Amino acid sequence: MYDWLNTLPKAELHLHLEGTLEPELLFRLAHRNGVALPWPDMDALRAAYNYGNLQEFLDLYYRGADVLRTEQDFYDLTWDYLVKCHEQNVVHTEPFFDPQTHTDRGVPFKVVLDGISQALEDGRKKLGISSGLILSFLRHLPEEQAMRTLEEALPYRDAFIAVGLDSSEKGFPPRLFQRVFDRARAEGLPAVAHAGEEGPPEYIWEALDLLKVLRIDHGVRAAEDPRLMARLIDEQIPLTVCPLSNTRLRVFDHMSQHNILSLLDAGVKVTVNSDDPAYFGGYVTENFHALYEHLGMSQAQAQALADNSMDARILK
Ligand code: ES4
Ligand code: ZN
Repeated sequence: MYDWLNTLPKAELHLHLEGTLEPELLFRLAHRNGVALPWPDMDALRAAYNYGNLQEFLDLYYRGADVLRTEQDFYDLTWDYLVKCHEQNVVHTEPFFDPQTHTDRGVPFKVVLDGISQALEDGRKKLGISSGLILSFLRHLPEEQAMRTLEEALPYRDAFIAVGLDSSEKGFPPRLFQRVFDRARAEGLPAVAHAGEEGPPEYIWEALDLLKVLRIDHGVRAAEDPRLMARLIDEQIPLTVCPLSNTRLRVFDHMSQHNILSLLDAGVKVTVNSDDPAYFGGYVTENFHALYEHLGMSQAQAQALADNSMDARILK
């Protein structure tokens, strides 16, 4: 089954480039850039991957991202991910990057963007992988800072296909970012947002009604609200679900309790994605395989999930 799932052509629609930073590359870049790390070796780093919720994970993820300094670093990070896509027959990807994670440390926006964009271009030419980059705002920081990031990005408008919203969810509802999403839409940029991962169904309603998103990232807590479920099914709004992320961050205690196949069978347009594969123990194929192992996913269900991922692309 692993090989069959691996061969299935698929798109990845929920992937943080900073979350593809494997321990090997993290240590190599720390050495290359002379960055001191709080972990003596890779085993110590892996031992720190014992988070019990989203915030504990994010603290480590932002710490890890500190080794990314130069255009070459961002190129290497993105290229390694694209090679993985190639190995797993991910033929299209719409990755996120978080500019504020880097500009707040003094790394210029253009350094980040140029490294990523060059790797995506090489991925198209050398690996045949189509892609479109999503600029994601950090919701734990004030809206004015998101707005400043958007202004900084607009000279490179054509480098993006959409804007997104991520980081700590609870206490940071989508309504706080309505003005920056209005501005992005006025510039012709569509939107997606993380909602209903740890946060309540109300955050999914706000993302749809106030931020006008085309897709919901995660969204698994929609199952708690029957009216919302009816809307997602009626309007065929895609959810970009990340099974290994959800179990590692305790959104579900065990994969056997994950609701993705119930959502699929109810008629919701769900897709399978890896979120932060270097931190959550697997890329897209491993996420599909976990559904086979623990939920008895059939080949027909896997095909439907892969077909949904191709349908739910922003870049067609
Ligand atoms: C994230 Cl799993 C998750 N949730 C919210 N924001 C994120 N950024 C990177 N991974
Ligand atoms: Zn995510």
